[in-house]
Amino acid sequence: KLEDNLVQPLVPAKTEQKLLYNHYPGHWQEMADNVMESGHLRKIDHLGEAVPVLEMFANIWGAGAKTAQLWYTQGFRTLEDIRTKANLNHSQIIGLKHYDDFLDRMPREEAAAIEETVKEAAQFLDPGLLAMACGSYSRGKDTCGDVDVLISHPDGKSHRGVFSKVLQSLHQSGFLTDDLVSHEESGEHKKYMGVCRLPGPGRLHRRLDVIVVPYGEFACSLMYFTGSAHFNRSMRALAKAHVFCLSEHSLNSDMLRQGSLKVYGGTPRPTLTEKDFFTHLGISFREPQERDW
Ligand code: DCP
Ligand code: MG
Ligand code: MN
Repeated sequence: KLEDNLVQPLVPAKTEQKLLYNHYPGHWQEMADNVMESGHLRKIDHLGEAVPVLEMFANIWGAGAKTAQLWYTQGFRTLEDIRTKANLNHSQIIGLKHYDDFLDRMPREEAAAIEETVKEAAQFLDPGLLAMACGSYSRGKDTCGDVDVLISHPDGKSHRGVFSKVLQSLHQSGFLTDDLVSHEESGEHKKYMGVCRLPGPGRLHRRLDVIVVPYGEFACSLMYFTGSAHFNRSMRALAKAHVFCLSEHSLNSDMLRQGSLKVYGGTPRPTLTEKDFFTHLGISFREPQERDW
């Protein structure tokens, strides 16, 4: 049954697959199955002494499995090795600087305060702007790895120009302390990935993502950023099985494939609310709290 796809983990993330493939070319598939069952690489730690080191390296923000692997083969075994000898790009330098802070998941109350700070900055610019924390926060988790704030404007046009102004104001107030990726663009989507810190003593540096989207793509973006990533993979697989194509922009029908090649991207289906996606895909609606898988 198709809905079973939503319950069963489908595939481990790409980075996990690569890490497995690089380390165990002979039987990576078998290990991928193991990851699918356990949901995490940690379950295979005993199979290689490199894995804890690789995990430690890959926990540096901006370093994926491939980089971790490269550093390992260069003979690095500790974070001190990385700090003093490795060739680091900008985001990895920031990632290493806040290594411990980034591994600490914040209580949801702190995520709420961060959401509020971004919302205030946005609504100071334009009171009509929507700004809401998605991700693990909107899924009701007790702790959040970062805060994912989605911004849009119901009039369909006033989201333009907001991205840089909001970030500028958050930089000026000292709330944003570092940029990881200051501007990633996809169509009319703009995404920022950086670091913030609430005022007051004893505050840690926290990861913040800010995404500005046109209102026509709001429902789709909301669903994408609500996640979880795993749930999104399952939903995309389900969409594909229905000859739909689901992205963070839209849900398209009548997509045409030749083998794995997308020949025609399809027609965008009107999706005004999250509920429309579930309807189009023929499954019952799930509240954000029920979207961990
Ligand atoms: N997302 C996705 N695929 C990815 C990364 C992200 O579909 N590879 C989507 C789903 C996520 C959302 O973006 O829920 C936000 O990404 P995060 O990495 O911030 O993940 P979460 O907010 O779910 O968890 P965390 O508490 O670790 O931040
Ligand atoms: Mg998040
Ligand atoms: Mn995020």
